[in-house]
Amino acid sequence: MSHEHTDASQNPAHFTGHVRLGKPKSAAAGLPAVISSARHILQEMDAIRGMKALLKLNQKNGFDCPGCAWPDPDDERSAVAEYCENGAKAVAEEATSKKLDAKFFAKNSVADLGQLTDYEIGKKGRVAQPVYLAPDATHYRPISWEQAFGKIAEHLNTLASPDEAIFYTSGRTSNEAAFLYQLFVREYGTNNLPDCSNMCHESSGVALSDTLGIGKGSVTLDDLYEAEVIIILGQNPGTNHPRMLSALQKAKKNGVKIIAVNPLPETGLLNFMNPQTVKGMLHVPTHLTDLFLQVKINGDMALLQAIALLLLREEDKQPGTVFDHQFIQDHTSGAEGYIAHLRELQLDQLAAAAGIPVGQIEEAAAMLLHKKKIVACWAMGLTQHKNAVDTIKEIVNLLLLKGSVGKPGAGTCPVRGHSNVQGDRTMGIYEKPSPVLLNTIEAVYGFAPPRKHGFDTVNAIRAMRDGKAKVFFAMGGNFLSATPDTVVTAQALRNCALTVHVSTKLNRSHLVHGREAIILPTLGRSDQDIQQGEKQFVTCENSMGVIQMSKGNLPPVSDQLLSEPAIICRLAEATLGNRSKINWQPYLKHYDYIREDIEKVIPGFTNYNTRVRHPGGFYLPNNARDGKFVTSTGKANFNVATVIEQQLAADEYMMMTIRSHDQFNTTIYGLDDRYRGIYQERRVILMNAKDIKAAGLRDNDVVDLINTYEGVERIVHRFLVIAYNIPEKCTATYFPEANALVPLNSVADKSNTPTSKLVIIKIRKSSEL
Ligand SMILES: Nc1nc2c(c(=O)[nH]1)N[C@H]1C(S)=C(S)[C@@H](COP(=O)(O)OP(=O)(O)OC[C@H]3O[C@@H](n4cnc5c(=O)[nH]c(N)nc54)[C@H](O)[C@@H]3O)O[C@H]1N2
Ligand SMILES: Nc1nc2c(c(=O)[nH]1)N[C@H]1C(S)=C(S)[C@@H](COP(=O)(O)OP(=O)(O)OC[C@H]3O[C@@H](n4cnc5c(=O)[nH]c(N)nc54)[C@H](O)[C@@H]3O)O[C@H]1N2
Ligand SMILES: [Mo]
Repeated sequence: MSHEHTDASQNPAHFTGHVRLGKPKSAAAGLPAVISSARHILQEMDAIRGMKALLKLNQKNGFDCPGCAWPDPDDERSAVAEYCENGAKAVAEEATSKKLDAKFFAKNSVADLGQLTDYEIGKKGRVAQPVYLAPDATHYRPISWEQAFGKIAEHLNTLASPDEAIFYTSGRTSNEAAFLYQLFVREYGTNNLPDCSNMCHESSGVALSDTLGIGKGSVTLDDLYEAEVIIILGQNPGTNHPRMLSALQKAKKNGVKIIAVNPLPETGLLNFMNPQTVKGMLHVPTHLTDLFLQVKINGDMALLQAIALLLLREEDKQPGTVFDHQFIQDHTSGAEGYIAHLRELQLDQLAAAAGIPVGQIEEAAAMLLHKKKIVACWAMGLTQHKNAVDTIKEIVNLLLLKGSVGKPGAGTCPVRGHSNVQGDRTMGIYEKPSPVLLNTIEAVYGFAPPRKHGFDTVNAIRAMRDGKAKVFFAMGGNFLSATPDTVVTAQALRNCALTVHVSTKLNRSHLVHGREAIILPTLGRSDQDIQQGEKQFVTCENSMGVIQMSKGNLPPVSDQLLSEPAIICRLAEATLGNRSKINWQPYLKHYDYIREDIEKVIPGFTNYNTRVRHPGGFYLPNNARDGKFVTSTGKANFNVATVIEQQLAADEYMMMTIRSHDQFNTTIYGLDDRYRGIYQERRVILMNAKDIKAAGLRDNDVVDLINTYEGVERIVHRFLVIAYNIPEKCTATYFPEANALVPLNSVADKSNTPTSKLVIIKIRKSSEL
């Protein structure tokens, strides 16, 4: 075993060089998933604590899974287990009974901790009390909450301008905490509120707002059950949204046809054994995908245009049978321009750009030809590309031609990542707030919020790098490892005077820090939250716009943890003092007071406290779902975009960075990627066998990966070459190991999302073995 190491900013990876390969699995879940969940839970806590947690997971009186944002069924929830293998892993990770106390931090220096892998860091346990790293100190040491807030306030109050502070949010933060956070930050005086959404579904938000007038998806679970065709693009639900497979299975029973578009034949997309049914446990798989289109990386726009072109040809042959003219006429704008554009396209060119044989595109078009109820689902495979916004608008074009938005069984389904990432945005966590939100805040609270737009994630990194921002405050997340260009981000964080993290677990962002650093330990989803002797609950919004309560039931691992809302209130009081027009005290006493104020400021929350107490919660209004399109034209907008093919030199490849089955973003649960048949090693690069040969490489060769965007050399060392079923010239590595290769300046047009799914790389045999 060797230990690559230069700098704490990158996972040193205990590179074994001996990956174990199995056959990729033919079906997802089943008994192996149940065994895997149990193993993860028991490694972290005793069985009683584990059962206590799992029995409340996603129940109507329980807590919202800290994993993904896939919705819970509105009715019939399985009484014992409305969760999945990866939800259980997320709970195991958070509800662990291991903790990091004063002794731990006294024993382990920051430099020592930096030598651990992300996997090892995660296994250490929950941060158990606030800790502080003094200038030039080698170890974090305990600090009281009072002192911690005092230090942060002092920094914030001595900056030349509030715009020199950055307030990041990760998507687990509850509605209540998110609302208070943006309120505090705006009263303090800045809109510097970047969030993980900037790296995630920002492209979907931009594309859907422009075209349909709402930055969220339009469908509900019932729409999936009623759909005739579901298209799933750039998403790996078997790993990242496993409960979506149950929904697809139900849709399948109702006769839906599924088209999957992905460079990889992802296991969960193909077949599914529902572990919550007898059949599933007996390993009787449901066949999910009817047509698998193995697209080239970023070939989606070409594919979607090719499908639209074929539909147009059929419509021309038998006018009125394919397109929904009534819908197009009544509810859309720009159809003529779009159709004129389609007529100029060449099918074979589009097919080549997509990397899909014309025959298969014809099959896809035939499946859609006479169907009127189509749902399109997508995730990071579409959003993290230079032309992501236009590709997503191309999905909308297709749905609009078919009249497939704003009616049952049809619509858009951008499948969200973090469990409350959508809610955080609803609450105003946004660097570009709408004037309406700011006006309402001003009217309700009587202070003038800043109007200037703030930094998003990429611009926040630039500002810190260039010395324009000096305090970095994170409400959750792991900024260093989640962001692009790791070396640049590390330098940016190190440039800061102070970095602060509100965190449940230790991560690499605590180890690559400003001149001073503070970790504020907080309650997680599964923890009991008691204020003034009364148990509190928080609320979250899932991927389909349902607001539900979440109430943790486990005793916290330490009595020194504060809830996120409490941390914000006390920080606001410490920082703003008498300057504040807000009385933060009631919020600290009972979260109903926070919800009362949310109701005053954010549309759609009428009778919040009453309605959220109904089992299952309530749906937020959604204009696209209702067939109303509040856009610049007052109608749903078609969009015309041109496919641009990636040019590659002979020794260049496209690389996408993806998640393994054993991780939640930067949290590494284990070293296996079971469905893909890759075990015990994360530093791997999946390549087409022909490319391996043509490059003079062999399976299991150890290589370095290099990107030279804008003439800067970015390099990651020692990845194992693995032959895999992936289109030629396409390669895949895991996030976050390959993040150092993602150029900070390579971003999606209009959404500024890093292009994590298309990085141009060269591959070179490793010299330093
Ligand atoms: N267990 C678990 N659950 C999670 C997460 C996790 O890390 N672990 N993360 C959460 C978060 S924050 C998010 S955003 C979601 C992420 O959920 P996904 O978007 O499913 O996650 P990725 O692994 O990034 O997968 C992207 C998929 O897109 C495919 N792909 C890549 N490039 C392209 C392309 O150009 N075209 C097409 N058509 N496909 C492409 C990849 O092969 C892969 O199957 O999951 C959430 N849920
Ligand atoms: N190359 C590449 N980069 C990517 C992506 C990719 O596909 N490829 N995906 C992007 C996407 S989609 C996303 S969403 C981002 C994710 O970016 P982030 O949201 O910043 O990262 P996470 O890994 O989800 O954050 C994990 C940390 O959150 C903290 N935490 C967990 N639960 C809680 C809680 O309840 N409260 C608080 N305060 N803290 C908590 C823990 O300390 C944990 O270490 O990464 C992005 N980066
Ligand atoms: Mo995400």
